[in-house]
Amino acid sequence: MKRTDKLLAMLPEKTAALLHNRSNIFYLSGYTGEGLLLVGGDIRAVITDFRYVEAAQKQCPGFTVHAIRAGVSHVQLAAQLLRDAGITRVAIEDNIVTVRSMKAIEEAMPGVAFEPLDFKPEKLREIKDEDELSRIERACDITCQAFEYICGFIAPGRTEREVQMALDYKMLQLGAQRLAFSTIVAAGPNGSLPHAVPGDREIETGDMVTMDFGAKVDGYCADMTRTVAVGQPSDKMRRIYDIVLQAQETAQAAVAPGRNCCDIDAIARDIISEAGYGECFGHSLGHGVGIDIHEEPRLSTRSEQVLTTGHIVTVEPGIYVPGLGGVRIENTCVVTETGVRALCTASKELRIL
Ligand SMILES: [Mn+2]
Repeated sequence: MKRTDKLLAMLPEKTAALLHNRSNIFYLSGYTGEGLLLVGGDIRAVITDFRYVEAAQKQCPGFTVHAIRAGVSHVQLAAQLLRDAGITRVAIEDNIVTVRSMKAIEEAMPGVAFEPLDFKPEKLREIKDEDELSRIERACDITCQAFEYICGFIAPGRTEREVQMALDYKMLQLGAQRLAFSTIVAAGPNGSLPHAVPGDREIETGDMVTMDFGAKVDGYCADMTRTVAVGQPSDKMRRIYDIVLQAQETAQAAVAPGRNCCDIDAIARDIISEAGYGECFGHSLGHGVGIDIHEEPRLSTRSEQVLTTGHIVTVEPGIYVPGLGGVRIENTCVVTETGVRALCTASKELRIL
């Protein structure tokens, strides 16, 4: 079943969906430009402007492409298509359409009843098909290759930003379409910041360096974190590394269809707490990955969602100690029929560079 048909099957009869979110639009149609997507009845329409008409026609066979013109806005074009098709119910992405946009939609579509789309496209996006899995696998492969490269680049005297730039350049050189998100490189005490912004700090002998990065390939993201040591780390940091590694490996091994997200989170959290660092692991264990870097399901204390074959999630415990540093180890993993397979294949054993 086509993705648009699946979405429409989740809506009441004779209801169209008007999509603004670019990730949802890409998922449903393959279109990557700006504009709106309207689906419902026999309507499969990309509503865009002159800049994207040719690209939309190439990317979206099976869709008609409509360009705005002077005096006719995107939503007025959508309204016309709905009128022609006799559709009077429209679902809207209630999580992202602004009050201002909604007012314009209501003005353009008198007599239309609106309802919240309520994350239905995002729900479909949770379970990845073979094609999506292969894109994420390629993104993870590039990410892992870039990691191998950067291990030979990191040295005392290099700055965090130099490492970031070298990683980013390598991922692009290896075929990444772009980066999945802004690369994090945190050396020494900066490692206590889970989302550190790479700066001009020079790496010193004895530092641990945490790198969180990922390639994007054919619209799909990879997400990986590795922490390496430059020279021999302190006993304390070495112990922290071993705790995080144990938490990562134990939690990852527990990922399987039928497991509750919060239970997987608890496995890692208990190991870190029992080692005395419970207060130093303040974020969730992981998240879904796909077109967006953060998707459902969440491996968090609050999520009782059940994992299913085709979910792709990260497993990324960390310990962050202000003034000392931090360690995070993260794999992107796919939930298989029987268990789990890590898509990030780079070794997690501590590398001492
Ligand atoms: Mn992540």
